[in-house]
Amino acid sequence: MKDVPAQPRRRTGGRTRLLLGGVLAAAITVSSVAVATLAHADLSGPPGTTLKAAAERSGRYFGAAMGGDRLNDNGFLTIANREFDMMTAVNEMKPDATEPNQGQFNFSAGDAIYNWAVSHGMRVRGHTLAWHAQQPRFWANLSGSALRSAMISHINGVMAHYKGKLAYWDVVNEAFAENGSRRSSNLQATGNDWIEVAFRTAKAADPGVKLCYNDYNIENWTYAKTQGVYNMISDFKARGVPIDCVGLQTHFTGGSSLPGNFQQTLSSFAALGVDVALTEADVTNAATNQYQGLTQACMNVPRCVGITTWGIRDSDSWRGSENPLLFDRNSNPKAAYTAVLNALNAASTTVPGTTTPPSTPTSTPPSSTPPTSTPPSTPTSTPPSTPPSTGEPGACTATYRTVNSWGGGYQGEVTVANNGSGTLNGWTVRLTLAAGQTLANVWNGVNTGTTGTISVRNASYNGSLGANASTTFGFLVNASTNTAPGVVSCTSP
Ligand code: 9MR
Repeated sequence: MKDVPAQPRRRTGGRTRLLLGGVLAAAITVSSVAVATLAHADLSGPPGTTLKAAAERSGRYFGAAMGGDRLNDNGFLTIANREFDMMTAVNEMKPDATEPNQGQFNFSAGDAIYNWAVSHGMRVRGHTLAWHAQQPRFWANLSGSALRSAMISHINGVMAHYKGKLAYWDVVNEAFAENGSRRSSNLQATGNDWIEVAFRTAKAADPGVKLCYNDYNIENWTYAKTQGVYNMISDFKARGVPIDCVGLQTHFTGGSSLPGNFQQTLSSFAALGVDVALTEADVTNAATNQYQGLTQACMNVPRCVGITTWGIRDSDSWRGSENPLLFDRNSNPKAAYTAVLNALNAASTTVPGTTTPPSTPTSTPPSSTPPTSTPPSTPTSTPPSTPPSTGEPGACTATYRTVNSWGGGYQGEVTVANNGSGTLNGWTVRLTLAAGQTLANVWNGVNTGTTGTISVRNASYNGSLGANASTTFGFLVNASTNTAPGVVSCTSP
Protein backbone atom coordinates (compact mmCIF):
# COMPACT_ATOMS: atom_id res chain seq x y z
CA MET A 1 0.00 0.00 0.00
CA LYS A 2 1.21 3.46 -0.82
CA ASP A 3 1.14 6.17 1.72
CA VAL A 4 -0.77 9.24 0.62
CA PRO A 5 0.07 12.38 2.52
CA ALA A 6 -2.76 13.93 4.46
CA GLN A 7 -4.23 16.97 2.78
CA PRO A 8 -4.44 20.29 4.52
CA ARG A 9 -7.71 21.09 6.24
CA ARG A 10 -10.36 22.32 3.92
CA ARG A 11 -13.89 23.39 4.46
CA THR A 12 -16.77 21.14 3.53
CA GLY A 13 -20.41 20.99 4.44
CA GLY A 14 -20.80 24.60 5.44
CA ARG A 15 -19.00 25.69 8.55
CA THR A 16 -17.96 22.33 9.92
CA ARG A 17 -14.33 21.51 9.36
CA LEU A 18 -13.29 17.99 8.52
CA LEU A 19 -9.81 16.59 8.57
CA LEU A 20 -9.83 14.96 5.20
CA GLY A 21 -8.15 11.81 4.09
CA GLY A 22 -6.70 12.91 0.79
CA VAL A 23 -7.32 12.30 -2.87
CA LEU A 24 -6.85 8.80 -4.14
CA ALA A 25 -5.39 7.82 -7.44
CA ALA A 26 -6.42 4.20 -7.77
CA ALA A 27 -9.48 2.32 -6.66
CA ILE A 28 -7.56 -0.90 -6.16
CA THR A 29 -6.02 -0.44 -2.75
CA VAL A 30 -7.11 1.39 0.32
CA SER A 31 -5.03 4.45 0.87
CA SER A 32 -3.08 4.87 4.10
CA VAL A 33 -4.67 8.01 5.39
CA ALA A 34 -6.11 9.02 8.67
CA VAL A 35 -9.81 8.62 9.19
CA ALA A 36 -11.54 11.92 8.55
CA THR A 37 -12.82 13.12 11.89
CA LEU A 38 -15.41 15.67 12.78
CA ALA A 39 -13.59 18.60 14.29
CA HIS A 40 -16.12 21.21 15.18
CA ALA A 41 -19.76 21.53 16.09
CA ASP A 42 -21.41 24.93 16.29
CA LEU A 43 -25.12 25.39 16.81
CA SER A 44 -25.00 29.17 16.54
CA GLY A 45 -24.47 29.56 12.80
CA PRO A 46 -26.96 29.62 9.93
CA PRO A 47 -28.89 26.44 9.14
CA GLY A 48 -27.32 23.90 6.81
CA THR A 49 -28.84 23.55 3.35
CA THR A 50 -27.75 19.95 2.85
CA LEU A 51 -28.23 16.94 5.08
CA LYS A 52 -24.54 16.74 5.95
CA ALA A 53 -24.17 20.45 6.66
CA ALA A 54 -27.24 20.40 8.86
CA ALA A 55 -26.00 17.31 10.74
CA GLU A 56 -22.47 18.65 11.14
CA ARG A 57 -23.77 21.72 13.00
CA SER A 58 -24.25 19.46 16.01
CA GLY A 59 -21.17 17.29 15.43
CA ARG A 60 -23.21 14.55 13.78
CA TYR A 61 -23.01 12.89 10.39
CA PHE A 62 -25.60 12.03 7.77
CA GLY A 63 -24.85 8.84 5.91
CA ALA A 64 -26.10 6.62 3.10
CA ALA A 65 -25.46 3.08 1.94
CA MET A 66 -24.27 2.29 -1.56
CA GLY A 67 -23.63 -0.83 -3.58
CA GLY A 68 -20.66 -1.10 -5.92
CA ASP A 69 -22.94 -0.75 -8.94
CA ARG A 70 -23.72 2.82 -7.88
CA LEU A 71 -20.11 3.81 -8.65
CA ASN A 72 -21.28 4.02 -12.28
CA ASP A 73 -24.47 5.89 -11.49
CA ASN A 74 -23.90 9.61 -11.81
CA GLY A 75 -27.34 10.44 -10.50
CA PHE A 76 -26.56 8.62 -7.28
CA LEU A 77 -23.03 9.97 -6.98
CA THR A 78 -24.16 13.56 -7.44
CA ILE A 79 -26.59 13.39 -4.54
CA ALA A 80 -24.19 11.35 -2.40
CA ASN A 81 -21.45 13.91 -2.85
CA ARG A 82 -23.72 16.85 -2.18
CA GLU A 83 -25.71 15.58 0.80
CA PHE A 84 -23.81 12.87 2.69
CA ASP A 85 -20.63 12.67 4.78
CA MET A 86 -20.68 9.00 5.82
CA MET A 87 -20.91 5.93 3.61
CA THR A 88 -21.71 2.26 4.24
CA ALA A 89 -21.19 -0.50 1.67
CA VAL A 90 -24.47 -2.36 1.16
CA ASN A 91 -22.92 -5.79 0.57
CA GLU A 92 -19.25 -5.32 -0.32
CA MET A 93 -17.68 -5.54 3.14
CA LYS A 94 -19.77 -8.50 4.32
CA PRO A 95 -18.06 -11.81 5.12
CA ASP A 96 -18.99 -13.56 1.86
CA ALA A 97 -17.60 -10.66 -0.16
CA THR A 98 -14.34 -10.17 1.74
CA GLU A 99 -13.33 -13.82 2.31
CA PRO A 100 -14.95 -15.92 -0.42
CA ASN A 101 -12.55 -18.81 0.21
CA GLN A 102 -10.83 -19.71 3.44
CA GLY A 103 -7.84 -17.46 3.98
CA GLN A 104 -8.29 -15.74 0.59
CA PHE A 105 -9.41 -12.20 1.13
CA ASN A 106 -10.84 -10.01 -1.59
CA PHE A 107 -11.23 -6.31 -0.87
CA SER A 108 -11.62 -4.98 -4.39
CA ALA A 109 -15.36 -4.22 -4.18
CA GLY A 110 -15.16 -2.81 -0.66
CA ASP A 111 -12.11 -0.72 -1.49
CA ALA A 112 -13.79 0.80 -4.54
CA ILE A 113 -16.57 2.16 -2.35
CA TYR A 114 -14.17 3.18 0.42
CA ASN A 115 -11.90 5.05 -1.97
CA TRP A 116 -14.74 6.88 -3.66
CA ALA A 117 -16.18 7.90 -0.31
CA VAL A 118 -12.98 9.21 1.31
CA SER A 119 -11.92 10.99 -1.85
CA HIS A 120 -15.20 12.89 -1.56
CA GLY A 121 -14.62 13.87 2.06
CA MET A 122 -16.75 11.17 3.64
CA ARG A 123 -16.06 8.80 6.46
CA VAL A 124 -16.95 5.11 6.17
CA ARG A 125 -18.85 2.67 8.40
CA GLY A 126 -17.73 -0.94 8.02
CA HIS A 127 -20.60 -3.42 7.68
CA THR A 128 -20.26 -6.23 8.87
CA LEU A 129 -17.83 -8.81 10.31
CA ALA A 130 -19.96 -11.57 11.85
CA TRP A 131 -23.54 -12.32 10.88
CA HIS A 132 -25.81 -15.31 10.37
CA ALA A 133 -26.45 -14.27 6.75
CA GLN A 134 -24.18 -13.61 3.77
CA GLN A 135 -21.49 -15.86 5.20
CA PRO A 136 -18.63 -17.28 3.18
CA ARG A 137 -19.72 -20.55 1.66
CA PHE A 138 -17.00 -22.46 3.51
CA TRP A 139 -18.46 -21.45 6.89
CA ALA A 140 -21.40 -23.73 6.11
CA ASN A 141 -19.07 -26.72 6.29
CA LEU A 142 -17.61 -25.68 9.65
CA SER A 143 -18.93 -25.85 13.18
CA GLY A 144 -17.70 -25.70 16.77
CA SER A 145 -14.14 -24.58 17.33
CA ALA A 146 -13.34 -24.69 13.60
CA LEU A 147 -16.08 -22.17 12.85
CA ARG A 148 -15.09 -20.06 15.86
CA SER A 149 -11.51 -19.98 14.55
CA ALA A 150 -12.71 -19.09 11.07
CA MET A 151 -14.71 -16.17 12.50
CA ILE A 152 -11.69 -14.91 14.45
CA SER A 153 -9.43 -15.23 11.39
CA HIS A 154 -12.00 -13.42 9.30
CA ILE A 155 -12.22 -10.50 11.73
CA ASN A 156 -8.44 -10.29 11.92
CA GLY A 157 -7.99 -10.45 8.16
CA VAL A 158 -10.59 -7.84 7.29
CA MET A 159 -9.74 -5.48 10.10
CA ALA A 160 -6.04 -5.59 9.30
CA HIS A 161 -6.84 -4.42 5.79
CA TYR A 162 -8.98 -1.51 6.96
CA LYS A 163 -6.97 -0.70 10.08
CA GLY A 164 -7.03 3.02 10.84
CA LYS A 165 -9.33 3.77 7.90
CA LEU A 166 -12.87 3.38 9.17
CA ALA A 167 -14.94 5.37 11.64
CA TYR A 168 -17.05 2.41 12.81
CA TRP A 169 -17.33 -1.33 12.34
CA ASP A 170 -20.55 -3.28 12.77
CA VAL A 171 -18.68 -6.13 14.44
CA VAL A 172 -21.76 -8.29 14.97
CA ASN A 173 -25.04 -7.94 13.09
CA GLU A 174 -28.54 -9.16 14.00
CA ALA A 175 -27.68 -11.76 16.65
CA PHE A 176 -30.97 -11.55 18.57
CA ALA A 177 -34.35 -13.17 18.00
CA GLU A 178 -37.60 -11.26 18.30
CA ASN A 179 -38.30 -12.72 21.76
CA GLY A 180 -35.11 -11.21 23.15
CA SER A 181 -33.06 -14.38 23.29
CA ARG A 182 -30.13 -15.09 21.04
CA ARG A 183 -31.00 -15.96 17.46
CA SER A 184 -30.09 -19.55 16.72
CA SER A 185 -27.37 -19.72 14.08
CA ASN A 186 -24.20 -21.62 13.34
CA LEU A 187 -22.23 -18.87 15.10
CA GLN A 188 -24.45 -19.03 18.18
CA ALA A 189 -23.94 -22.80 18.21
CA THR A 190 -20.21 -22.25 18.72
CA GLY A 191 -21.01 -20.98 22.23
CA ASN A 192 -22.84 -18.05 23.81
CA ASP A 193 -19.59 -16.12 24.14
CA TRP A 194 -19.16 -15.79 20.37
CA ILE A 195 -20.24 -12.15 20.38
CA GLU A 196 -17.83 -11.02 23.05
CA VAL A 197 -15.05 -13.00 21.41
CA ALA A 198 -15.81 -11.13 18.19
CA PHE A 199 -15.59 -7.78 19.98
CA ARG A 200 -12.37 -8.64 21.86
CA THR A 201 -10.81 -9.84 18.62
CA ALA A 202 -11.90 -6.65 16.87
CA LYS A 203 -10.50 -4.43 19.61
CA ALA A 204 -7.10 -6.09 19.36
CA ALA A 205 -7.13 -5.91 15.56
CA ASP A 206 -7.86 -2.16 15.33
CA PRO A 207 -7.94 -0.30 18.65
CA GLY A 208 -8.88 2.98 16.96
CA VAL A 209 -12.14 2.15 15.21
CA LYS A 210 -15.45 2.30 17.07
CA LEU A 211 -16.95 -1.15 17.51
CA CYS A 212 -20.72 -1.48 17.16
CA TYR A 213 -23.43 -4.04 17.67
CA ASN A 214 -26.10 -3.56 14.95
CA ASP A 215 -29.69 -4.88 14.80
CA TYR A 216 -33.26 -4.22 13.61
CA ASN A 217 -36.48 -4.11 15.64
CA ILE A 218 -34.66 -2.68 18.65
CA GLU A 219 -36.22 0.79 18.35
CA ASN A 220 -39.21 0.20 20.66
CA TRP A 221 -38.04 0.36 24.26
CA THR A 222 -40.66 -2.07 25.56
CA TYR A 223 -40.01 -4.69 22.88
CA ALA A 224 -38.42 -7.91 24.10
CA LYS A 225 -35.65 -7.83 21.51
CA THR A 226 -34.65 -4.29 22.51
CA GLN A 227 -34.36 -5.42 26.10
CA GLY A 228 -32.37 -8.47 25.11
CA VAL A 229 -29.80 -6.35 23.31
CA TYR A 230 -29.81 -3.77 26.11
CA ASN A 231 -29.04 -6.45 28.69
CA MET A 232 -26.16 -7.75 26.59
CA ILE A 233 -24.63 -4.29 26.22
CA SER A 234 -25.11 -3.64 29.93
CA ASP A 235 -23.38 -6.93 30.72
CA PHE A 236 -20.54 -6.15 28.28
CA LYS A 237 -19.93 -2.76 29.88
CA ALA A 238 -20.02 -4.29 33.37
CA ARG A 239 -17.45 -6.95 32.42
CA GLY A 240 -15.21 -4.75 30.29
CA VAL A 241 -15.98 -6.35 26.94
CA PRO A 242 -14.94 -3.66 24.46
CA ILE A 243 -17.99 -2.14 22.76
CA ASP A 244 -18.41 1.49 21.68
CA CYS A 245 -21.74 1.77 19.94
CA VAL A 246 -25.13 0.32 19.14
CA GLY A 247 -26.57 0.64 15.66
CA LEU A 248 -30.36 0.73 15.47
CA GLN A 249 -31.19 -0.12 11.88
CA THR A 250 -34.49 1.83 11.97
CA HIS A 251 -36.31 -0.01 9.19
CA PHE A 252 -39.84 1.22 9.75
CA THR A 253 -42.57 -0.74 8.00
CA GLY A 254 -46.32 -0.62 8.33
CA GLY A 255 -46.02 -3.09 11.20
CA SER A 256 -43.14 -1.53 13.06
CA SER A 257 -43.46 2.19 12.63
CA LEU A 258 -41.74 4.88 14.68
CA PRO A 259 -42.44 4.07 18.33
CA GLY A 260 -43.33 6.93 20.66
CA ASN A 261 -40.56 5.83 23.01
CA PHE A 262 -37.75 5.86 20.41
CA GLN A 263 -35.86 8.64 22.15
CA GLN A 264 -36.08 6.73 25.42
CA THR A 265 -34.52 3.73 23.70
CA LEU A 266 -31.66 5.84 22.36
CA SER A 267 -31.00 7.61 25.66
CA SER A 268 -31.22 4.35 27.61
CA PHE A 269 -28.58 2.69 25.43
CA ALA A 270 -26.46 5.85 25.59
CA ALA A 271 -26.67 5.86 29.38
CA LEU A 272 -24.80 2.57 29.35
CA GLY A 273 -21.80 4.46 27.97
CA VAL A 274 -22.08 3.68 24.26
CA ASP A 275 -22.72 5.86 21.23
CA VAL A 276 -25.92 5.15 19.33
CA ALA A 277 -26.59 5.60 15.63
CA LEU A 278 -29.48 5.04 13.23
CA THR A 279 -27.74 2.84 10.72
CA GLU A 280 -30.15 1.73 7.96
CA ALA A 281 -33.14 4.06 8.13
CA ASP A 282 -36.01 3.68 5.71
CA VAL A 283 -39.73 4.23 6.24
CA THR A 284 -42.67 2.85 4.27
CA ASN A 285 -43.73 5.53 1.78
CA ALA A 286 -41.25 7.91 3.44
CA ALA A 287 -43.87 9.01 5.99
CA THR A 288 -42.84 12.58 6.80
CA ASN A 289 -43.85 12.46 10.46
CA GLN A 290 -41.82 9.31 11.06
CA TYR A 291 -38.71 10.68 9.38
CA GLN A 292 -39.11 13.90 11.34
CA GLY A 293 -39.59 11.96 14.57
CA LEU A 294 -36.68 9.60 14.15
CA THR A 295 -34.38 12.51 13.34
CA GLN A 296 -35.60 14.58 16.25
CA ALA A 297 -35.14 11.67 18.65
CA CYS A 298 -31.52 11.37 17.56
CA MET A 299 -30.92 15.12 17.82
CA ASN A 300 -32.24 15.08 21.39
CA VAL A 301 -29.74 12.46 22.56
CA PRO A 302 -26.17 13.77 22.79
CA ARG A 303 -24.61 10.40 22.11
CA CYS A 304 -26.70 9.79 18.99
CA VAL A 305 -23.86 10.43 16.57
CA GLY A 306 -25.56 10.17 13.19
CA ILE A 307 -28.18 8.81 10.85
CA THR A 308 -27.69 6.65 7.77
CA THR A 309 -30.40 5.89 5.22
CA TRP A 310 -30.19 2.51 3.43
CA GLY A 311 -29.79 3.96 -0.06
CA ILE A 312 -30.53 7.43 -1.39
CA ARG A 313 -33.34 7.18 -3.95
CA ASP A 314 -36.25 4.73 -3.90
CA SER A 315 -34.59 2.99 -6.84
CA ASP A 316 -31.62 2.18 -4.55
CA SER A 317 -33.73 0.57 -1.83
CA TRP A 318 -33.84 -3.11 -0.87
CA ARG A 319 -37.58 -2.54 -0.47
CA GLY A 320 -37.99 -0.21 -3.39
CA SER A 321 -41.65 -1.09 -3.95
CA GLU A 322 -42.36 0.71 -0.64
CA ASN A 323 -40.70 3.98 -1.76
CA PRO A 324 -39.06 4.38 1.65
CA LEU A 325 -36.19 6.81 1.05
CA LEU A 326 -35.72 10.60 1.08
CA PHE A 327 -35.30 10.98 -2.71
CA ASP A 328 -37.66 9.69 -5.40
CA ARG A 329 -36.66 7.82 -8.56
CA ASN A 330 -36.04 11.11 -10.35
CA SER A 331 -33.62 12.25 -7.65
CA ASN A 332 -36.07 14.80 -6.28
CA PRO A 333 -36.09 15.33 -2.52
CA LYS A 334 -39.40 14.43 -0.91
CA ALA A 335 -41.32 16.22 1.83
CA ALA A 336 -39.58 13.89 4.27
CA TYR A 337 -36.22 15.30 3.15
CA THR A 338 -37.27 18.78 4.22
CA ALA A 339 -38.60 17.44 7.51
CA VAL A 340 -35.28 15.70 8.21
CA LEU A 341 -33.26 18.75 7.19
CA ASN A 342 -35.29 20.99 9.49
CA ALA A 343 -35.00 18.55 12.38
CA LEU A 344 -31.22 18.33 11.92
CA ASN A 345 -30.95 22.11 11.92
CA ALA A 346 -33.11 22.32 15.05
CA ALA A 347 -30.74 20.11 17.06
CA SER A 348 -30.23 21.41 20.57
CA THR A 349 -27.59 18.91 21.71
CA THR A 350 -24.11 18.35 20.31
CA VAL A 351 -22.13 15.13 20.25
CA PRO A 352 -19.73 15.08 23.23
CA GLY A 353 -16.20 15.91 22.14
CA THR A 354 -17.14 17.70 18.93
CA THR A 355 -17.49 21.16 20.39
CA THR A 356 -14.15 23.01 20.62
CA PRO A 357 -13.19 24.78 22.78
CA PRO A 358 -13.85 23.83 25.52
CA SER A 359 -13.04 20.18 25.35
CA THR A 360 -15.96 19.30 27.57
CA PRO A 361 -19.37 19.25 25.93
CA THR A 362 -21.69 22.14 26.67
CA SER A 363 -24.63 19.79 26.59
CA THR A 364 -25.50 17.64 29.56
CA PRO A 365 -25.48 13.90 29.19
CA PRO A 366 -28.79 12.18 29.93
CA SER A 367 -29.41 11.98 33.65
CA SER A 368 -31.95 9.22 33.62
CA THR A 369 -30.76 5.84 34.75
CA PRO A 370 -31.84 2.81 32.79
CA PRO A 371 -34.88 1.06 34.17
CA THR A 372 -34.35 -2.00 36.26
CA SER A 373 -37.74 -3.47 35.50
CA THR A 374 -37.92 -6.80 33.77
CA PRO A 375 -38.46 -6.49 30.05
CA PRO A 376 -41.76 -7.65 28.62
CA SER A 377 -41.51 -11.10 27.22
CA THR A 378 -43.83 -10.52 24.30
CA PRO A 379 -43.72 -7.99 21.47
CA THR A 380 -46.05 -5.04 21.79
CA SER A 381 -47.60 -5.76 18.43
CA THR A 382 -48.44 -9.32 17.56
CA PRO A 383 -49.99 -10.12 14.22
CA PRO A 384 -53.72 -10.71 14.69
CA SER A 385 -55.25 -13.92 13.54
CA THR A 386 -56.43 -13.61 9.97
CA PRO A 387 -60.00 -12.33 9.66
CA PRO A 388 -62.42 -14.08 7.32
CA SER A 389 -62.33 -13.05 3.70
CA THR A 390 -65.00 -11.07 1.93
CA GLY A 391 -63.25 -11.46 -1.42
CA GLU A 392 -63.69 -14.10 -4.06
CA PRO A 393 -62.05 -17.32 -2.99
CA GLY A 394 -58.85 -18.01 -4.88
CA ALA A 395 -58.52 -14.44 -6.10
CA CYS A 396 -54.99 -13.96 -4.85
CA THR A 397 -51.88 -14.55 -6.93
CA ALA A 398 -48.24 -14.63 -5.86
CA THR A 399 -45.33 -13.61 -8.07
CA TYR A 400 -41.77 -14.25 -7.03
CA ARG A 401 -38.59 -12.36 -7.94
CA THR A 402 -35.00 -12.61 -6.76
CA VAL A 403 -33.85 -9.20 -5.55
CA ASN A 404 -30.23 -10.13 -4.95
CA SER A 405 -28.05 -13.19 -4.52
CA TRP A 406 -24.54 -13.93 -3.31
CA GLY A 407 -22.30 -16.93 -2.63
CA GLY A 408 -24.30 -18.32 0.26
CA GLY A 409 -27.87 -17.21 -0.30
CA TYR A 410 -30.33 -14.79 -1.78
CA GLN A 411 -32.96 -12.14 -1.05
CA GLY A 412 -36.40 -12.85 -2.49
CA GLU A 413 -39.60 -10.85 -2.81
CA VAL A 414 -43.16 -12.03 -3.44
CA THR A 415 -45.88 -9.73 -4.73
CA VAL A 416 -49.31 -10.80 -3.55
CA ALA A 417 -52.10 -9.42 -5.71
CA ASN A 418 -55.86 -9.51 -5.40
CA ASN A 419 -57.21 -10.24 -8.84
CA GLY A 420 -60.77 -10.67 -7.66
CA SER A 421 -63.53 -8.12 -7.37
CA GLY A 422 -63.99 -8.33 -3.61
CA THR A 423 -61.69 -7.41 -0.75
CA LEU A 424 -59.15 -9.98 0.33
CA ASN A 425 -58.92 -10.19 4.11
CA GLY A 426 -55.77 -12.14 4.69
CA TRP A 427 -53.56 -14.26 2.48
CA THR A 428 -51.11 -17.12 2.76
CA VAL A 429 -48.36 -17.93 0.28
CA ARG A 430 -46.69 -21.31 0.16
CA LEU A 431 -43.19 -21.56 -1.24
CA THR A 432 -40.94 -24.54 -1.63
CA LEU A 433 -37.29 -23.94 -0.84
CA ALA A 434 -34.78 -26.18 -2.57
CA ALA A 435 -32.83 -28.77 -0.60
CA GLY A 436 -30.08 -27.19 1.51
CA GLN A 437 -31.88 -23.84 1.76
CA THR A 438 -32.95 -22.29 5.07
CA LEU A 439 -35.14 -19.24 5.55
CA ALA A 440 -33.23 -16.71 7.67
CA ASN A 441 -35.55 -13.76 7.85
CA VAL A 442 -38.98 -12.52 6.65
CA TRP A 443 -40.44 -9.02 6.63
CA ASN A 444 -43.96 -7.83 5.83
CA GLY A 445 -45.17 -11.38 6.50
CA VAL A 446 -45.19 -14.11 9.15
CA ASN A 447 -43.65 -17.46 8.32
CA THR A 448 -44.29 -20.99 9.42
CA GLY A 449 -41.36 -23.31 8.78
CA THR A 450 -37.87 -22.51 7.56
CA THR A 451 -37.02 -25.40 5.20
CA GLY A 452 -38.82 -27.30 2.47
CA THR A 453 -42.36 -26.05 1.94
CA ILE A 454 -42.91 -22.99 4.07
CA SER A 455 -45.88 -20.72 4.37
CA VAL A 456 -45.93 -16.97 4.80
CA ARG A 457 -49.12 -15.24 5.82
CA ASN A 458 -49.89 -11.55 5.91
CA ALA A 459 -48.58 -9.35 8.70
CA SER A 460 -51.03 -7.41 10.83
CA TYR A 461 -50.98 -4.44 8.49
CA ASN A 462 -51.00 -5.84 4.93
CA GLY A 463 -53.68 -8.55 4.94
CA SER A 464 -56.49 -6.45 3.57
CA LEU A 465 -56.27 -5.99 -0.19
CA GLY A 466 -58.98 -4.26 -2.18
CA ALA A 467 -59.79 -5.22 -5.78
CA ASN A 468 -56.62 -5.05 -7.93
CA ALA A 469 -54.47 -4.06 -4.94
CA SER A 470 -51.16 -5.74 -4.20
CA THR A 471 -48.53 -5.89 -1.49
CA THR A 472 -45.10 -7.44 -1.14
CA PHE A 473 -43.18 -9.40 1.44
CA GLY A 474 -39.47 -10.11 1.45
CA PHE A 475 -37.19 -12.76 2.84
CA LEU A 476 -33.60 -13.93 3.09
CA VAL A 477 -32.46 -17.48 2.46
CA ASN A 478 -29.15 -19.06 3.35
CA ALA A 479 -28.39 -21.56 0.61
CA SER A 480 -25.73 -23.83 -0.77
CA THR A 481 -27.23 -23.40 -4.25
CA ASN A 482 -29.33 -20.39 -5.14
CA THR A 483 -32.20 -22.13 -6.90
CA ALA A 484 -35.24 -19.86 -6.78
CA PRO A 485 -38.14 -21.21 -4.71
CA GLY A 486 -41.20 -22.62 -6.37
CA VAL A 487 -44.28 -20.58 -5.58
CA VAL A 488 -46.78 -23.29 -4.78
CA SER A 489 -49.87 -21.27 -4.06
CA CYS A 490 -51.51 -18.17 -2.71
CA THR A 491 -54.72 -18.66 -0.79
CA SER A 492 -57.06 -16.41 1.12
CA PRO A 493 -59.35 -17.75 3.81
O1 9MR B 1 -29.44 -4.15 1.20
C1 9MR B 1 -28.89 -5.43 1.31
C2 9MR B 1 -29.44 -6.28 0.19
O2 9MR B 1 -28.91 -5.85 -1.05
C3 9MR B 1 -29.08 -7.72 0.40
O3 9MR B 1 -29.78 -8.50 -0.54
C4 9MR B 1 -29.45 -8.15 1.78
C5 9MR B 1 -29.02 -9.57 1.98
O4 9MR B 1 -28.80 -9.95 3.28
O5 9MR B 1 -28.84 -7.31 2.74
C6 9MR B 1 -29.30 -6.02 2.63
O6 9MR B 1 -28.79 -5.25 3.68
C7 9MR B 1 -29.23 -5.63 4.97
C8 9MR B 1 -28.15 -5.26 5.94
O7 9MR B 1 -26.95 -5.84 5.56
C9 9MR B 1 -28.52 -5.68 7.35
N1 9MR B 1 -29.80 -5.19 7.73
C10 9MR B 1 -30.89 -5.42 6.79
C11 9MR B 1 -30.49 -4.89 5.41
C12 9MR B 1 -31.65 -5.02 4.46
O8 9MR B 1 -31.99 -6.36 4.25
